[in-house]
Amino acid sequence: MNPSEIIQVWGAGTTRTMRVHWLLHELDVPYETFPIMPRSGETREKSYLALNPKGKIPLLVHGQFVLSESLAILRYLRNKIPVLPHDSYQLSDEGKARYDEWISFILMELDATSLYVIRRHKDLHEIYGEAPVAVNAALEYFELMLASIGDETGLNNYAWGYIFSEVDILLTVTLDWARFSGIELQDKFLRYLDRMHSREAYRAAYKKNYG
Ligand SMILES: N[C@@H](CCC(=O)N[C@@H](CS)C(=O)NCC(=O)O)C(=O)O
Repeated sequence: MNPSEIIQVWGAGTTRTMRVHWLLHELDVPYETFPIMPRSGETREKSYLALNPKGKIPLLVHGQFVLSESLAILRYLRNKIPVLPHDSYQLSDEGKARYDEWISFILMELDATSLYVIRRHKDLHEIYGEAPVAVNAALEYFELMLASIGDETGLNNYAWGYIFSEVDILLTVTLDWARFSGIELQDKFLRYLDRMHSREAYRAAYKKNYG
């Protein structure tokens, strides 16, 4: 990689920013961090909005290339710095379809429809409005969705295929978020989390992201 194109990551302190810091530690590349925080005013500053009109974190800057959305950032980095291998299942048509299924499920059903609704209408109710009925429904829905993850999904090992991938990053930080929200998880998820938390890259990224 061209050294003049040092990777810059904007954002810290949330599970969404953790996704990017963790992958960069797994890839073992140096990068620069601008640890701006949500709702601190920093994401609404003119200079930041010029980079990311959404006013959201995380954001990646790589040379002239600017990219928002944590999943897009993970995929870009993984392709650009191809040091994490794929196994043969992950490369198969079925494996690729399973990847899409996992990603849609984690980001739509677990994150956007459930945990983010709880976060917005409970913890951040002063901004987004109090909505206890929606919060309870989101909680129930999260538990229903989590119960649909069967034992055959590979949680005894890695979520997708036989080796570590960004699906593990997304699933782990989402389950971490559920625990921060006070949701009790079944033992199989706790065991999976223990294994993921013991990764050196997770620990280093955690320090960087949460301080
Ligand atoms: N879908 C986006 C969500 C990003 C997002 O909502 N980030 C929140 C923090 S977790 C944020 O930037 N909030 C900015 C603010 O409220 O100031 C992603 O995955 O990157």
